[in-house]
This record gives sequence, C-alpha cells and structure tokens, in this order.
Amino acid sequence: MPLFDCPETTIALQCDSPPVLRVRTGTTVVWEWTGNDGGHNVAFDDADIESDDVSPEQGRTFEHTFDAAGTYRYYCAPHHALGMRGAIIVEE
Ligand SMILES: [Cu+2]
Repeated sequence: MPLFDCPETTIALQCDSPPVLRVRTGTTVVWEWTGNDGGHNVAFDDADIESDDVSPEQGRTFEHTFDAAGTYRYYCAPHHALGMRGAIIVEE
C-alpha cells in the first residue's frame, strides 16, 4: 500500500482506495463515501473508533481527530477480505 505523508491538519479520504497515511498528532482524517461498490463503514483493529452502520450513501462522511501517537489500522467490514483497509500512522 502506498504511504503518504500528510502535513495538512485535515485529510480527506475516499473508501475506494484506503491508503497508509503518516500524519501529525491533532490531525483530523475524514473518510468520504464514494457511493460505489455497495455499503461501507470504517472500523479500527485496536482502537475504539468506528463509524455508524454500513451505508452505501454517497457523500456521507466520518471523521476522527488523532490526538495520540500510534499506528491505527482501519478497514471496511464488508470489504475487509477484498483489501479495503489501510492505516493511519500518527507521530508527534
Ligand atoms: Cu467497503
């Protein structure tokens, strides 16, 4: 998976191509639904962060501000096995 360095404080992602992002603490990451390929959600392996129910709605967004350093692996539950997953690497 590609690794992107993100100096901005707000990052917008689309669920089709979940990447690995490296961001600073305090960054808000926004996932935006494309409306393609059925229903999606955003859930995390090791953190209590999760969007609401699976939804196909285009334009829907979910956002989270990462205040603590660490590696946060996330996925879309319906498409986890298809590789719809990524990670947010949060650094001080
Ligand atoms: Cu999905």
